[in-house]
Amino acid sequence: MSFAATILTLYPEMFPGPLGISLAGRAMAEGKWSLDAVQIRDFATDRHRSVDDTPSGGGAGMVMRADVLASALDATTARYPGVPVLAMTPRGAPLTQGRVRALADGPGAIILCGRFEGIDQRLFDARAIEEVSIGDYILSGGEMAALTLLDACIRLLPGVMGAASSGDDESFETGLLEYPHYTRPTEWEGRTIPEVLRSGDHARIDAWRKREAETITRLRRPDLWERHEGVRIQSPSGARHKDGTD
Ligand code: 6GU
Repeated sequence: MSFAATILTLYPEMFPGPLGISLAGRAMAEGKWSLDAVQIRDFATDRHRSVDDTPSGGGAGMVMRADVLASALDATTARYPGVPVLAMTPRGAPLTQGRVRALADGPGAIILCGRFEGIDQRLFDARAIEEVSIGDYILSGGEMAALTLLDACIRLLPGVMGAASSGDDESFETGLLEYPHYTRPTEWEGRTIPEVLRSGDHARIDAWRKREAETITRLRRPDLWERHEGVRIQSPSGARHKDGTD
C-alpha cells in the first residue's frame, strides 16, 4: 500500500517541485508514493472565485474562508477516508521525527496549505485538523512546509532509502546530533582524517563516534542533550553502575 499525499493549495504548480527529483522523485516513479495537488480555488462559489476576505474586527491582510476550504477538504476526505488531515501553519505543533515516522507508517496525508494572514478559526473548530509548524519563523505560505514534511516522510517509506540502513542511526533517531563524517582524500589543505577512522578497529570507531555525537549535542543543542540524558538515566537498559558511573 503506497503513501498517498494530497495537498490543498492555491499554488498547485509548486508541487511536486523538488519532490519530483532525486530520492523522492525516483520513489514516486516507482509507485512508492503519489501526489495529488488540489486547487482550492476550484471550490469557490461566487463569480469572482474568491477564497479569502478581510479580517473580522479589522487589521492587515486577508483571511482564508472557512466555507471554501471546507468544501475542498470534504471532497478530499471523501476520496481518502481515514487519512490524517494536517494544516501547515506557524502556530501549529512543532513537527518532530516521531510524528514524521507515524505519518510514514500510515496511508498518507491530506495537507492544507494556508496563505495570507491565516485561516478562519471556524474551519479548525468544525473539522478534525492537526495544525503543524516546521519551526519558529514565518514562511509566506504553507507550501514549502508541506514539501518539507513530505520529504521527511518519503525517505522513511519502505525501499526508499536502500542500503543507508534506513537512517536509524541518524540525528533524532538516536536522540543525538550526528558525529562528523570524512572521506578521501586522506589529507586536504593540511587536514587529515582522524587516525581512529582508518584503524579498522570497529569497536574503537563506534566508541569515538558515540563520544563525538555526545559532545556536539551537548555544545550545540543542550535541550536535546538534557532529554537524551534524562531518558538514559531513567531507562533500565542504559542504567549506570551502582556507584553512579557509566
Ligand atoms: Cl507550517 N507555515 C507557515 N506559513 N510558516 C511557517 C510554518 C508553516 N512553519 C514555520 N513557519
